[in-house]
Amino acid sequence: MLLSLSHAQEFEKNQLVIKIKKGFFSKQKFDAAKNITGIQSLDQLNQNNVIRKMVPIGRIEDTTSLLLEFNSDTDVVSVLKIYAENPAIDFAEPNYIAHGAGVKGADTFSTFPNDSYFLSRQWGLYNNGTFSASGMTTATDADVDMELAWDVETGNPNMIIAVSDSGLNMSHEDIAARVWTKPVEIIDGIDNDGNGLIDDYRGWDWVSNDNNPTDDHGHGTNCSGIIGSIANNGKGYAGVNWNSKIMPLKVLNSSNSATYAAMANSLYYAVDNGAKVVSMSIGGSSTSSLIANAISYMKTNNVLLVACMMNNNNEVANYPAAYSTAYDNVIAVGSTDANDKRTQPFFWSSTSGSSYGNHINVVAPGNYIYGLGIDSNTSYNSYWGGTSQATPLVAGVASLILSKKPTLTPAQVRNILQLTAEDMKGVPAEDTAGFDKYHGWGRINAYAALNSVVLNTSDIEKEDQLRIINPVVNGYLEIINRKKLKGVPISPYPVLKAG
Ligand SMILES: [Ca+2]
Ligand SMILES: [Ca+2]
Ligand SMILES: [Ca+2]
Ligand SMILES: [Ca+2]
Repeated sequence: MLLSLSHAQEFEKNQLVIKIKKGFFSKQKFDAAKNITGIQSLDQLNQNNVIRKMVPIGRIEDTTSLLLEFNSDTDVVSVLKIYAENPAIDFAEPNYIAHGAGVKGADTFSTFPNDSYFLSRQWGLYNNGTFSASGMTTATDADVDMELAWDVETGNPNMIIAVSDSGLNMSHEDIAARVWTKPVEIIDGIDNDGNGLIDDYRGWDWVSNDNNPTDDHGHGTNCSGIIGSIANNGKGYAGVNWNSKIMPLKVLNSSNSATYAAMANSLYYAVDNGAKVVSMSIGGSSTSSLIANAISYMKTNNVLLVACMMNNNNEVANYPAAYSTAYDNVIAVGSTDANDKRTQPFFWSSTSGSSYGNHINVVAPGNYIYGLGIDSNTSYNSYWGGTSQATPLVAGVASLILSKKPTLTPAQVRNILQLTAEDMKGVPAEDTAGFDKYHGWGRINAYAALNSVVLNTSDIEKEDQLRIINPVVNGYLEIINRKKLKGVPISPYPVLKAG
């Protein structure tokens, strides 16, 4: 199907993304190095339009998808039409451009102490009411109850969480030991695992097309650190997940833009290399068969995609987040402030705000989010704001849920996060009872989510954290968790059956 292109849509001017129909594709005849697809009519088209190169997206035999690059003076809009009409083509679309959804604030050196960062700065995880930032009020307990969640689960060391972003400062002292590596891929100039990428032993960079996904922007390092900063090392920050590996995938360039081809490639790579969760704090306004196909591939392989709503303070849908309505392995995430209200605005622009719409699933803390920086390997004084920051927090909690119960499907994880989210915390006009388009099902609560996994799996080793209130009222069991008993000694309570 031919897409109509509006001027508002950004795309690479000399590139096209195509998918060859499965029946037309032959691995034997295909040769990317020689720009040969093995399909006569298509090769003729490529020749006529002078393609410079042809790059597979994902494993070509699975995806039959290709990025075509033409000479710079090609009119992609008219070329697109010709390709779309070729009988061997499933779809053709521009290589759209998306943007990271977080903005960095000025580094702070004096407003906050340089120690005890967890208590003083990580309000989204544990909010003791003392966090102070210009334009944002703070309320005790406007957080995800992370300190309680860690009593239940801190993460499976064998799990991989991919962060598709601007890369990662892989040498930073507070995350270096957490970076995923692929033992089979030796650094020898040879593609040892035959995935088409040479020496991709620690992820990939689709901006420069090399094996070094080092962050040159900062967005990806902040997002990765939210999930995987080394906890309990007396330095910097505590990541949501203390043990799992972080797979850095670079798709955003130093100016915060990513092509859809790079994004799709990173999704296929994450699946093919064993990631269970992908955090993608990037969004673009164009729909895309390429991205939808990659999400479908993730679903088939039980991989969860957590994506951001974007920061436009309006109802315009952004992708991949908006694919949450079509695919239940996608969680679309909005942002809240330290007072539990929907972020409006973020600190960096008075007209910004957490975008909304009926495709939103949950919200999470996302404004003034301190984390790891790229200035040095001991850089701690940067903070960012955006649905970009809320997204890895949700991805991190999802990874803990999957660590606790690996057999859960992405759809079940999404459901747990939705059912245990805290509702009616925002502005009453927006945060109506149950689902609303501004907050989805509410602000996630990591502790409630993990507890629900524990309860549903009859794992009662954490029973002492729960108190079942007697009598049963109106047929409902009321469970008070340790959260509500803060400061109150926990004594044994009988576990009651529903009445
Ligand atoms: Ca390889
Ligand atoms: Ca190698
Ligand atoms: Ca740390
Ligand atoms: Ca609500």
